[in-house]
Amino acid sequence: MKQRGITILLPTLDEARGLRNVVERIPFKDIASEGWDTRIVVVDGGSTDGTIELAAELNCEIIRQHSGSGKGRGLREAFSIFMNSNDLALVMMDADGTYRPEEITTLIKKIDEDDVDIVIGSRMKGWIESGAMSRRNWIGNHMLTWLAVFLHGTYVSDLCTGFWVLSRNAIEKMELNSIGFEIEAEMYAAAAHNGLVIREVPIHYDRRIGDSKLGSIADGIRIAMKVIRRRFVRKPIS
Ligand SMILES: Nc1nc2c(ncn2[C@@H]2O[C@H](COP(=O)(O)OP(=O)(O)O)[C@@H](O)[C@H]2O)c(=O)[nH]1
Ligand SMILES: [Mg+2]
Repeated sequence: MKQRGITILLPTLDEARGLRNVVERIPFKDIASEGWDTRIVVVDGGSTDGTIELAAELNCEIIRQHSGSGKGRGLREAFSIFMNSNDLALVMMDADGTYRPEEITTLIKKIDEDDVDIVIGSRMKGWIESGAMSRRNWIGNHMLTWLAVFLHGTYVSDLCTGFWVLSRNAIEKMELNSIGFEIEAEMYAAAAHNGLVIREVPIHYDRRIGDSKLGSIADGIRIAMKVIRRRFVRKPIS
């Protein structure tokens, strides 16, 4: 039987310490048994620590973002390149060892269920390793998730998770303009607006390898503003 194409998208900014660990743990065989042919795409925001060279060594396709740095910009560039491919689904996860590549299989089983457009890995319903998420981020994520569900009406338990599986249909429908870490919140809002069906799977969240780039208070405010703005302005203007 002909396998369907799936892209595993890893956003990176100086992730040389985490990337090898993540790529080497991807369960290619299990993903293939689910009927998918995998390719790995790294979208890089301007690493200077050897991430790009390592990505090439690990046989990843590399997108160097050209619109400036920021996870949001990177994912948007990668999504538009994905739409030019024939792949039918996309997995995205951080390249820092916080999400478990072994759990990709659990998520992609769900995307194959009828009418499911998006599967997100929920850390809040799953297992957070001690020290993996600060108390401030835990509380902030709960508050932002509550705000998002209150305003947009579609239930999720973990707004800021970085572990998603998206159908081609979902990526095609989402109109986005985020620059940085507010991208997941915008993806949620766009999904809710388009009536896309989101399912959640409990996942593990481990301590990251290397240094975090998220500065929690300023990013938290940006995420809240994005969730509020997208309630009233349904499509991005710029
Ligand atoms: N493409 C791209 N990826 C980025 C950029 N900034 C951060 N990332 C990646 O986005 C993911 C999440 O960032 P991280 O620092 O782990 O944030 P945290 O998990 O919220 O603490 C990681 O894989 C980063 O390497 C960027 O400007 N461009
Ligand atoms: Mg991370």
